[in-house]
Amino acid sequence: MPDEKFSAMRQSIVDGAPDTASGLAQQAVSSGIAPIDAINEGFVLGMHDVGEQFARGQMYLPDMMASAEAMRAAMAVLDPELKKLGTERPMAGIVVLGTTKGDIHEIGKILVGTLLTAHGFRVHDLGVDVAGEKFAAKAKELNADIVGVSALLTTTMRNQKSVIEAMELAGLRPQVKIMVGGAPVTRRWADEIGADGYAKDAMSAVDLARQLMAQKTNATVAEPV
Ligand code: HCB
Repeated sequence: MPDEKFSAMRQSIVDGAPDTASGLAQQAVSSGIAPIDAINEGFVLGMHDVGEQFARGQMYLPDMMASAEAMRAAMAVLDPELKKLGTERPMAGIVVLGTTKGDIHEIGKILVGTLLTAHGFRVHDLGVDVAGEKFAAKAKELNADIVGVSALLTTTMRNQKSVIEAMELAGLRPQVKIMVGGAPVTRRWADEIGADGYAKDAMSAVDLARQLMAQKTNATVAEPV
């Protein structure tokens, strides 16, 4: 029963059990459950439970770390399966991804990178705790189309604005689109800081990246010769 499997996946994250999570991910792959369904309907829901329990004081930092470990174990199995899909598609665009300075949350960003890769984007992940200048330097080096900036803390959200400022300072803003995301981030915040778009989850990030690529193409076509 997939429903029971999804509940077990969710619970393995709440329990902070990497071996169980990895085993369930492997079972999902071998039994034909789509990796993206295993993530969205199983494992990610566990991460949300963990966040809620932590906020209510029913879970502590070490528990949250164990849950993150379990999520990474599941992703280690599902990531390659999802990324395989991308090799069969034409190159959709170049994306530089990272989590803002002061912030070490990476699971959501990794998921965004995986789904973008699965949909044909070439993704360079700068990791966590990344300063604006580093985003700008990598975007310039790779001639990136899009920069994706993740922030999970209300205190590090403002560093998304610093990334935009660094891109402006490097003269890259006209040609590089910027999308932002992360649990506390909203569309309103994205508008306020001058980002080109906001995505609430990894699949929306793929849709947004496609829209941003279309905007770039239209702008190039419309430019006078
Ligand atoms: Co962390 N943490 N944490 N944490 N953490 C949160 C984020 C809280 C909301 C928990 C809570 O209080 N309810 C909270 C933040 C409160 C706030 O500021 N509003 C919090 C806190 C307080 C902290 C510490 C300060 C705790 C402490 O030390 N006292 C500390 C901060 C460390 C730091 O960064 N400097 C901390 C540490 C940790 C870890 C290390 C234990 C661990 C991270 C491990 C890791 O990533 N390797 C952790 C975790 C796991 C969480 C929760 C439980 C889950 C985050 C997660 O992975 N979610 C989180 C609770 C929550 O978010 N509800 C909690 C699952 C992913 C799939 O969702 O939102 O990250 P996502 O990403 C989505 C979406 O946002 C979008 O697509 C993704 C995929 O669908 N998206 C983008 C994300 N980035 C995008 C970029 C784009 O361009 C486009 C879309």
